[in-house]
Amino acid sequence: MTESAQAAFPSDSEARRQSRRITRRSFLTGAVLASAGLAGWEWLRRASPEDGIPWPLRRVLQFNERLAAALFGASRLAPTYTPSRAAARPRVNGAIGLDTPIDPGTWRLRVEDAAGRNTSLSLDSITKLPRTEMVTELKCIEGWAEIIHWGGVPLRDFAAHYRFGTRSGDALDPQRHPTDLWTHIYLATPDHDYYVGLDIASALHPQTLLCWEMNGRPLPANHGAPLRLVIPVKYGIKNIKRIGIIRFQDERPSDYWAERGYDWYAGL
Ligand SMILES: Nc1nc2c(c(=O)[nH]1)N[C@H]1C(S)=C(S)[C@@H](COP(=O)(O)O)O[C@H]1N2
Ligand SMILES: [Mo]
Repeated sequence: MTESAQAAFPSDSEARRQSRRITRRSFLTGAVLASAGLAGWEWLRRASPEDGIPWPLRRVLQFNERLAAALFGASRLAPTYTPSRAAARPRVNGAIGLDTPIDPGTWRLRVEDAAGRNTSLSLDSITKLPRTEMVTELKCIEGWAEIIHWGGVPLRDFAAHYRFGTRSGDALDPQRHPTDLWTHIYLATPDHDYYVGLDIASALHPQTLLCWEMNGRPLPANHGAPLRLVIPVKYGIKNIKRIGIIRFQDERPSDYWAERGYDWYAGL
């Protein structure tokens, strides 16, 4: 297993919990189909196929795939592009939590965990961390996508640097201590109007970035200045703009669009 693969390893208890959930789900699917009998089979057969597989089965497969990816470190990388492919004027979508003007000079990022550790960071201190560039596609659940050139710091490096992400307060080392990781993170705008929940494997994915640059310039306000999340393994809805708080916890966090009927994982 590669290092990044290991990083995606969930805690033992989380893995057990997930496999229990899957077993229960597969059982339920089977039971429902058995009792529905021929009518059920007909319904399943006619359900519009994605990739030639009826969608109810597709859902189950996708779920199993996700667990496999987390457990066996497939931790797949999203495709990357040359910077020349980046959209000249990237589209803006969604302004929840961006109502009031914000001063990047006085803005602070609050970072905390369920054990009560917390800190407050200025943009200056965050942008001093080793910078990464990445050219990836932002995919909106509404059906459009755009290639964008991002600059920022991987969330895993950020967490390691500030010693967040672990229960012990030790520097992040998922390879040696997977059970020391909190299982989820919650991110919200400063006014808490927009908020996103992520499983820790996705949060610590090598392509999950805290960004302050877009196409070689400071991030514009409507794209989430001073700091936004870019997570190309998830749909646009998880790419929260204008982060005010990041919280590490075990409880599955609430999520703005999940509360409105979208898949909580919103994975690609
Ligand atoms: N704070 C905040 N972040 C947000 C949204 C929002 O409404 N508010 N919309 C999301 C959605 S649905 C998408 S597709 C992307 C779009 O990012 P962009 O405006 O930089 O293209 O931002 C995401 N992040
Ligand atoms: Mo979106």
